[in-house]
Amino acid sequence: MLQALQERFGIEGAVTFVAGKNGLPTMALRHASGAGAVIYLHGAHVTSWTTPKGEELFFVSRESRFAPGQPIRGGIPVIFPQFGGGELPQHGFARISEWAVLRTGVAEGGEITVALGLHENPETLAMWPHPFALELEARLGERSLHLDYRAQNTGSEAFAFTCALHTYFRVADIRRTALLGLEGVTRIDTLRDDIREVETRREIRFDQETDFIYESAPDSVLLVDEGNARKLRIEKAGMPDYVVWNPWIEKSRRMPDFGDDEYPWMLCVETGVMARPTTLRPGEQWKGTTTFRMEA
Ligand code: TA6
Repeated sequence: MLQALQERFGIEGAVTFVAGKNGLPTMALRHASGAGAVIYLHGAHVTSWTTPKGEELFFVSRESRFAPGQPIRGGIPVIFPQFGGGELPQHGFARISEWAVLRTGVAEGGEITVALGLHENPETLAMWPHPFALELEARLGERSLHLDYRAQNTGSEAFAFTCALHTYFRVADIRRTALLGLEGVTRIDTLRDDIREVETRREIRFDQETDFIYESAPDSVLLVDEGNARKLRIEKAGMPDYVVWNPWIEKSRRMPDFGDDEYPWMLCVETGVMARPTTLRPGEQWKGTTTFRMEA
């Protein structure tokens, strides 16, 4: 399979198909600057984004599973058609499905671009009776990773969905990490019966389990990783909400695919349609974009 993918979609020095954990097929992206990314076809899951110097910017748990039907704990889980719990498996089926490679290329500016697709199959139809087409396109630059996320209703009936790019950032120490740009935004506290409050902090810092949905939020926030002297700009479009999550001590212990000691080294800043569903009529397409950019 890897050889066939390499022959059809491989690009010398830019896109290489290699076996990942447990032999799952992955694409290794390499930018001319030395920046890199790794994407599993399983869940169209970006598990690594590295700087030109090879520093890893994403968190993946050492306990993560890499197995059919199981989500990968870290990187960018692709969430569709349900964010969180509900009638479908937690966070929906897109992140545990096998996606297909649609195209690869090198853009004029040298960005490495790859696109993966997923559409309905007997398993998804058994859970959720709607034909759909998902596409995730990743563009790797010297200091940025850009994601275009599209969902189309290819059926004959309208459907409602929620979705997210559930990104796990690696940080040196959560206690020396801040998130800026959400002051004045309404936040839903999923740990306290979904009460709504206005965020009053200019700098959000972390000293306990945190699980907030920031609804209809500005399209740009800044993640400050003081321990690594690093700043990451997170920009979005077409995606109204963020989720900010750290499991802290007790929840970490309850997650079998997450090390008890790992919470200090990660923060999820997720982008998507999470606070309330959006509806696609037959033939309609939704598009959201997220861009991560190294500022320092
Ligand atoms: O995005 C926050 C959240 O919904 C948390 O409540 C927590 O459940 C996290 O996602 C991880 O969910 P998962 O199904 O990947 O364990």
